[in-house]
Amino acid sequence: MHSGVASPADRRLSALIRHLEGASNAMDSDTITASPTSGFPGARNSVFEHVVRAPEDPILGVTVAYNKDSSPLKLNLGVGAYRTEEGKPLVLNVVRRAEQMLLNDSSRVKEYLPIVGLADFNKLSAKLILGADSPAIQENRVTTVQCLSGTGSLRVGGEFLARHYHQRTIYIPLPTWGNHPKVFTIAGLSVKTYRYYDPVTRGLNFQGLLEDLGSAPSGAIVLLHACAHNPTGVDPTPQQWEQIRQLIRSKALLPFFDSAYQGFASGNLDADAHSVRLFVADGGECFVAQSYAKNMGLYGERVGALSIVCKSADVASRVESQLKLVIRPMYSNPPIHGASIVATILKDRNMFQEWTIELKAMADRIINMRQQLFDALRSRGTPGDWSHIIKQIGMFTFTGLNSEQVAFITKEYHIYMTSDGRISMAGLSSRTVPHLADAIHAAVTRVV
Ligand code: PLA
Repeated sequence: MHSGVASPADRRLSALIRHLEGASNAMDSDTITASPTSGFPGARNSVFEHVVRAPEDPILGVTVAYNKDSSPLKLNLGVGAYRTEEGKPLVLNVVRRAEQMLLNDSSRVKEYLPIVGLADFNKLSAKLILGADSPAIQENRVTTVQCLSGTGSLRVGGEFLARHYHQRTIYIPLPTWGNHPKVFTIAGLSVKTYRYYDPVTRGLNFQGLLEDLGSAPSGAIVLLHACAHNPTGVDPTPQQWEQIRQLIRSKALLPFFDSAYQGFASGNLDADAHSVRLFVADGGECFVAQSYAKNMGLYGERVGALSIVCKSADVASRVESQLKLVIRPMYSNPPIHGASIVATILKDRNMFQEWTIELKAMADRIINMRQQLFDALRSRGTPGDWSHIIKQIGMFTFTGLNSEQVAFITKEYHIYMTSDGRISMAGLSSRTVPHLADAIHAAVTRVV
């Protein structure tokens, strides 16, 4: 922790941990004290009478509120889900083509996959993130298991670490994706934060990051966003990544990459894997959680992979044997459809090529939305420096709007976003930019 005084975010984190622990204690004590008649049919009260209503999820709850709004002007910039210029969800052509091929192949059956998932998918996923020529892959030092998208990969990796690693503390950036602390706490790890974002410069707090990781206990796990940091859109430069690598290796910290946006930040799959490959190139160990939700548009198919890069092939194969013991009682084995789509595309040169073109088009549209929003605010003379909109990268802009301004925008303009002021640029279109710019202009001039 970077200071003796707990920050509001650290306090929130402690509250979450207490909440999670409290929930399981409450369950235990109720099991003991429930009245013997309370479960009988016809008993007056439900055996769940004590259950308190939980709040909506801070990100997915935005969609719940959006769905209830009947205004024709409504716009959902909450969850990070790609939309076309027409505001519609997109299924990539190459994905449709792969699905048609799978459908036409009558030899395909619906048998269970192995616990670790589809073998082709796992091999190709490791190659995609680590690079086709990665020595770690050639030396068989990487174990890859198919998981339920990025979230499931983080969860399985977290639980493996809680069971088999000597350090239970994971450092996550401040701020980070809201689900990170919950996933890792439930997996059995203890969550701490390291400074990442500087609200004054709206850039990286590099000094703070180095200090906090520098004072982390040796061996601690460090969660890093591979690219397109969520929610800030702020990434370290290649030089800063190299300094982070040196610090992490010199202190024997264990890097755990969350790669949810490969190809979405720059439009280039290799460029967006730079940070991960830098760490693998030094021969050290690391974890990588991959998601195909955004870059292949497979959100609801829940396709992802966890790769663990080990020192030797022997360690990797023992690690894999233990990953199976984590997965089997959790969900037994992963679903077959989405992973088959990914494998079909990744193993065919033409389809792969087609995918990269469609991916680049999505990334370019997002970059274009940044420019349009920036120009629209400038032309309205909206007070403030909005250059961070074009400097930040990936799916989100961290606008700097406060929670009152966000509430105002939602109430008056029917535009939905998370209360931290994050907007999904992928949800915007040329048609809706002026409406958002009007809303932001009104918020910053009328709500302080
Ligand atoms: N890691 C990061 C950094 C993410 O932003 C997300 C998704 C995930 C992992 C998990 O994605 P997956 O399980 O669907 O592969 N974040 C979204 C959606 C896009 C969400 O919150 O679930 C977001 O709006 O932040």
